Amino acid sequence: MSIKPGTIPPGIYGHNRTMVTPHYAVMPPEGILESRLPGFRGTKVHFHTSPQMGARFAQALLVIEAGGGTNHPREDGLEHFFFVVDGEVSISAGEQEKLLSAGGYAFVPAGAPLGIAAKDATRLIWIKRRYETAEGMALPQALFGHRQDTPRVTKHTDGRAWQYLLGEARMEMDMEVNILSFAPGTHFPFVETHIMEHGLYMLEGQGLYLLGREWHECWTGDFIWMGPYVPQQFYATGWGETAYLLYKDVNRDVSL
Ligand code: UGY
Ligand code: MN
Repeated sequence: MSIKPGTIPPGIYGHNRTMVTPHYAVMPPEGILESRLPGFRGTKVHFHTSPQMGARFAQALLVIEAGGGTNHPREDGLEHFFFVVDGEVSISAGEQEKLLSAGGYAFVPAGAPLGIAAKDATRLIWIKRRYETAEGMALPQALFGHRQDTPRVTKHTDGRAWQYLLGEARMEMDMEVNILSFAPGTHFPFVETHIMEHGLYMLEGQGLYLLGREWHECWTGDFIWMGPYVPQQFYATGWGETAYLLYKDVNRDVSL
């Protein structure tokens, strides 16, 4: 059978790896439609999670053309984290501005005017949430860094490393963003079940993710939302190191 150029050949259209449940979601990139937002130039926003899904934060992949971006003099109480997947972009937090390339990241605290200016076609992970103040705690400051310059800490078992991009147990912060890396065949020492929620972006490699009672195959470019108390385990497969970027809400009491 010859297929006319421009037409879609026969095949399976009704199946993919997407899974959205009230407690977690697996979101492969294919099929996530783009949003356009007021105030953003030349930017497609692929929302991965949001309160509409059940999350208490939002995460998206921004696909920005060279020359695109935004400027927000913000008073909205939201804090932002950006991680450069590829490209080159300048990010500003108030008076501070940094040019970032792949692996670079920026934290823009609540109240600081935010600027994004892509120098080249850029893909950025964007995490935002409402900052939760803590009594007696100074507001967090803007922070810029690069994956390569962040120390790798090995914990619990060989073959797994943590990089704390915003630091660990810093009480002025209400979130952590970490890179977790796994040698092939490694996994957590136990199934985790915790109050914190996660937004996970697979940076490289592949593996099997246990979410609740189900195993899900995932690889580079996938997003996973894990709501509070979702039992979770990761088993790295493939031949090289697997790494993911992981948002986690931390350092705050429950509200009753
Ligand atoms: O720190 C964490 O909660 C991490 N180990 N969880 C995860 O990777 N799913
Ligand atoms: Mn976890």
